Amino acid sequence: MEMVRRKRICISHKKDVDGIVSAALFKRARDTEVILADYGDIIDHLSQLRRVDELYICDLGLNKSTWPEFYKLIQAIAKHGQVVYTDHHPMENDWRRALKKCGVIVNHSINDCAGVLSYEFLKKELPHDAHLLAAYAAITDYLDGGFLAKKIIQQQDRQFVLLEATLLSYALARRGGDEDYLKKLVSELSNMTPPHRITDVLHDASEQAERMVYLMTVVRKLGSMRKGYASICTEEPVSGLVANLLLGAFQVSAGIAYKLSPKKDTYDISLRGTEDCRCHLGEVASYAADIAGGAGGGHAKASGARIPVEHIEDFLSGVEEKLLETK
Ligand SMILES: [Mn+2]
Repeated sequence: MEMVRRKRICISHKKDVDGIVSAALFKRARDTEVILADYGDIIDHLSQLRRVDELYICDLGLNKSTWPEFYKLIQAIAKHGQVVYTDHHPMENDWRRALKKCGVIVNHSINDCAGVLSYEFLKKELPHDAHLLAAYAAITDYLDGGFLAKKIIQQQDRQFVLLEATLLSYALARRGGDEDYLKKLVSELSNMTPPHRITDVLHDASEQAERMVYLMTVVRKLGSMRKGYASICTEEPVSGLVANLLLGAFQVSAGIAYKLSPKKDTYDISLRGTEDCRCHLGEVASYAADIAGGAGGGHAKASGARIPVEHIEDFLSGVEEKLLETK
């Protein structure tokens, strides 16, 4: 009898090291095809899938607006194939239960990043060096203090993992919009190539470092102070970086950077906070996005939203209201 190759697909988040690392780990361990997706196109990608034997979804959090469609599609896929959902964004219990009920393996925790959860899930099938990849994901996702991540990172040379993780995230910040580049990163990482050896990574990261120096001065000039936080309108591809720079530039505990989308009909917004920020910025983003007719959510110290252009001021006032509430 002829053996038919099983169709194995990994859909992972394209925006950051965590997603790229998760994809690399599943590619390596399960020999998957890789699809890199974002919140805006995850449903499109899922609906285009024809009969899959194994589907691995990584680092793509669910929200109220995507859930119904997501569930419908996953339910159909899970009838014929095995689905594993690996994620660390907040998740409603009902959703977890519903997924499990249709046979999905839910590999979820909010204490560790998707890269670390993927690594733990696949550990026995991965080469020894794969724990380094998990460390890069944890560091760049601010979860190096995570339950599993902490253990992994303590057993490395700290400077080495910090260097490699930063090279990756800076190279991504520089070239993250380039789909071929992302695919190359995934495949090099799945071969356990150290980031500094991947073609162009050193160069792109160094250009990004130069860009950061420039942005630090720009952010001070163009940012503005609001009640309880600082904000800026930016054209940088990675608005999260700019939001981080606001924190230092204005000595505040929360910063918001917003960027016009390519279609110019929405703002893509990043919120970042320091330890001193007492609000859960994921909840702040979700609350303010509701008021402003958009969608938002995320983690306590890092979140995001997408808001119709004409409602940006409503969003910012919503944020202000929430931040002041808990001052
Ligand atoms: Mn992540």
